[in-house]
Amino acid sequence: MNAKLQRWVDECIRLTQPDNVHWCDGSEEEYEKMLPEMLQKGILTELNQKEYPGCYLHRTHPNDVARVENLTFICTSKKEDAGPTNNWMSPADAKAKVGEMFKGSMKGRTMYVIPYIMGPAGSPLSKIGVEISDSLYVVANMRIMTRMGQIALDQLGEDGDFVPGLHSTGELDPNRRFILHFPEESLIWSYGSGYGGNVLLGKKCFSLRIASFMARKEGWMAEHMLILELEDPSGKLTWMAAAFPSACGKTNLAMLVSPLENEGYKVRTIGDDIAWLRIGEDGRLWAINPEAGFFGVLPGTSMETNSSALVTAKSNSIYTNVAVSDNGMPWWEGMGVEPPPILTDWLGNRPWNGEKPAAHPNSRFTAPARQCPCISPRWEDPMGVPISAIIFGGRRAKLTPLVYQSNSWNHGVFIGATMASETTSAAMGKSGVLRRDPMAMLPFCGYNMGQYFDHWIKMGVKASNPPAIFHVNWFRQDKNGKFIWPGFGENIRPIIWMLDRINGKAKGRETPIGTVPTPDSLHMEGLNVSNETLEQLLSINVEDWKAETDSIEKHFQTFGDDLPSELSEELIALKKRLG
Ligand code: GTP
Ligand code: SPV
Ligand code: MN
Repeated sequence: MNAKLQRWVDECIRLTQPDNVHWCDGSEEEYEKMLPEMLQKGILTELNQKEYPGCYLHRTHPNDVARVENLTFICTSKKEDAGPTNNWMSPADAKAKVGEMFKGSMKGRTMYVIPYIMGPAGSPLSKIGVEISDSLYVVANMRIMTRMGQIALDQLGEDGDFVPGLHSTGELDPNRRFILHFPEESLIWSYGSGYGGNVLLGKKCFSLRIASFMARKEGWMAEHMLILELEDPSGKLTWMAAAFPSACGKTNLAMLVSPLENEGYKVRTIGDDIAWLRIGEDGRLWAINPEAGFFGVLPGTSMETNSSALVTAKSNSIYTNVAVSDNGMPWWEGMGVEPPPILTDWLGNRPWNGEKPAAHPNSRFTAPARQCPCISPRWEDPMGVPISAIIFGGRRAKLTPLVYQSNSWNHGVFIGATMASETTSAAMGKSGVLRRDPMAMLPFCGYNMGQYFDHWIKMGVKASNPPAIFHVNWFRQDKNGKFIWPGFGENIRPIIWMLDRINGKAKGRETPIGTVPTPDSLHMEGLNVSNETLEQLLSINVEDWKAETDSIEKHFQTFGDDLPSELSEELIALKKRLG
């Protein structure tokens, strides 16, 4: 028995006073026993078992449907260490305030001790976490999202270390809801929510917020990135990682079904949300996907847009906050099929009256990665895969072109540090508001973001063979608010351009913001996009970019002295190029 683990579990028992304590072993038998209890308590309801074997529906509390950025805190001893972009509380204040809430919070409930591994079992790059929760929904999801149970205890051993995370569902009162991180002691506390990103503590809390803090100290990176594997006609494999903000297309790009497969271009998935990157002996960045499952957005997901996601989630999956037909078929907006005549919406209203979306815009599936039809055979490689390109991107109706390449690593870091995107329903608050979301890490960086930029700069110096850096935008709109780029599978075309750039084969036009494809350098055969639209997709409006630099300047000012000089120099150089 691991002494630290025993001590911490005892401490949590004293604090929360559960009626029972269950140590999860992650076995099939354990799950078989938990299922009837979850069904009986209404935590899960059965979906149509013929069409969706092993699949269940879960409805969260209507006030608890997304991450809560305003209730998420980085609790470092010094406020400066959390930086200007994070909410901060002192560790003492946080523990006093929320410790009061945890006191006796598991009375009448069972405490589940959930050991888990982030990263392939046995990999020197993987890390162990233990979540304590009073939610069976958490147990069921952690079982899909991580390598959970005895396998983690075995890897932990008697004196291994782990990241503890305490979660209690509490009263689901938004005024008593807190997601707290204590990076200095690698500890997570989550109270008062039952929603994925707030309570599956291995995901954003550990693998990004706590891990990014560790990574800076130890010289690696924890990023909000998908990892994809691209096979070219010669059979050569290239791996790329992409950071897009929440609900901006990572799962979709990672599972892209290539319309050019007959020409030999094929995409496989390594990961869809999180990448841990280290410098290999060859001076390249090597990435692992710490997760074992996908917690993916459903609205907009159809056989047309992302068949791989739907196939992955066809069995052994949990559907959260979708609508359901009387015969147990899940339904959501953008599923690509007509809704059945009678539908129960995500709130449980039957029949759905069609006034509001039937599925919550942030409804999601939790599905095992190994079920993905395009999962790469290398997705659990203990050393990961070498990354040749890093891609930044976001939702921007205007300004940023379909794809462009940075001039250098530092220029690429500048592009990441200044990227902006329209907000989505993945977090509580207004959707569609343009905001800076550096490296798609605004909600997930566990320390001062100015110092995070500096860490990026330094990684480029330490890595003798760093990846090329690109920026993409699938979300450019016309005057009527229609997307002008077809997106989804067709995103293979800018991906091929990036591959060719890495290999020194594709032409580009040098512009003030970086290198943009020449229209003839993009593989556009078989695609119904007019020359005029393509021109618009690749255009750079100098006046608009000048206004953008003013806005970037204000953005940079928020970081004060923590902004690396390399980035202020990049801004000066960009202004100069814009004239
Ligand atoms: P998180 O899991 O929140 O981190 O999100 P994600 O980045 O994995 O986003 P995801 O791939 O789930 O996409 C979110 C939404 O964007 C879905 O509704 C998709 O259908 C839509 N989407 C993804 N790719 C494209 C694209 O190329 N074009 C358009 N128009 N929409 C897209
Ligand atoms: C995101 O919001 O970026 C997600 C979903 O991937 S959650 O796990 O809720 O954070
Ligand atoms: Mn995400």
